[in-house]
Amino acid sequence: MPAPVALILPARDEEESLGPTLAELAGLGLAQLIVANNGSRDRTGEVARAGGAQVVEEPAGGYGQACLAGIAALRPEIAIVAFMDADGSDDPSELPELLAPIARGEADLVIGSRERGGGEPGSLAPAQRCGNRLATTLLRLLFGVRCTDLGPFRAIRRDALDRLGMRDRNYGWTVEMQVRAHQQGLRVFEVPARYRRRRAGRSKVSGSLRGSVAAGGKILWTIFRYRLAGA
Ligand SMILES: Nc1nc2c(ncn2[C@@H]2O[C@H](COP(=O)(O)OP(=O)(O)OP(=O)(O)O)[C@@H](O)[C@H]2O)c(=O)[nH]1
Ligand SMILES: [Mg+2]
Repeated sequence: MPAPVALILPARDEEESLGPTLAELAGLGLAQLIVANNGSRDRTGEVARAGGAQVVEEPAGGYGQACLAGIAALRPEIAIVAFMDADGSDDPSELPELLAPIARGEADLVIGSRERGGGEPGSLAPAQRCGNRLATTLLRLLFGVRCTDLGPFRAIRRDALDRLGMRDRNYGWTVEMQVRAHQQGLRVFEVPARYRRRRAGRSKVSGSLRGSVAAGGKILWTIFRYRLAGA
């Protein structure tokens, strides 16, 4: 593991999935393991602490909000920051492959592509797949960005992350990172990532119509907003 790496897991009501996910992460040599506990009403915080993670409490909801809270808690020596969902969908054993292009000095941002990796059946809902295709096509047509996914499993150099100035507080987080990375000329890589079904617990996004529409709408709005701003 290229040192020192921090991993941030945004988590909202993930008490069932988080323990096994943290157990899978043990032994990977992470310098800092942060669970951004996003207003959970279950035992997510206790499970995180028991699993050896540093818990950052963020009462305000929103995926991006949780990521920002995690970033604010990074120790100064951290050189690479990785993000992974807390529901067991991303495979921790793939973390070394995600980090490798950065460790080799070839990339600034690496995104685990669920399209390239193929996933467990049902791990990506049809609406999620269509939304992803639409969003990545728009990124290509409007910005010339070539990518196949907006997946949450990603790693970025700390200095690049600091310069990006991430602001989105919910579902626009991942696409904002990709657009800003393009604007700033970062070297962006994709690696295949196997995606799994969430281990347990309730889906907050893709499992419901409301969540899917909210996420899809915010992602598209973010793309158009950046385009209109003359990116
Ligand atoms: N939606 C949402 N997710 C959050 C929030 N804060 C943290 N998260 C975490 O972000 C990750 C993604 O949310 P999920 O509910 O898994 O969304 P999804 O992957 O589209 O849907 P699933 O099919 O359930 O896996 C999980 O680890 C959540 O616990 C929040 O405010 N809203
Ligand atoms: Mg999930």
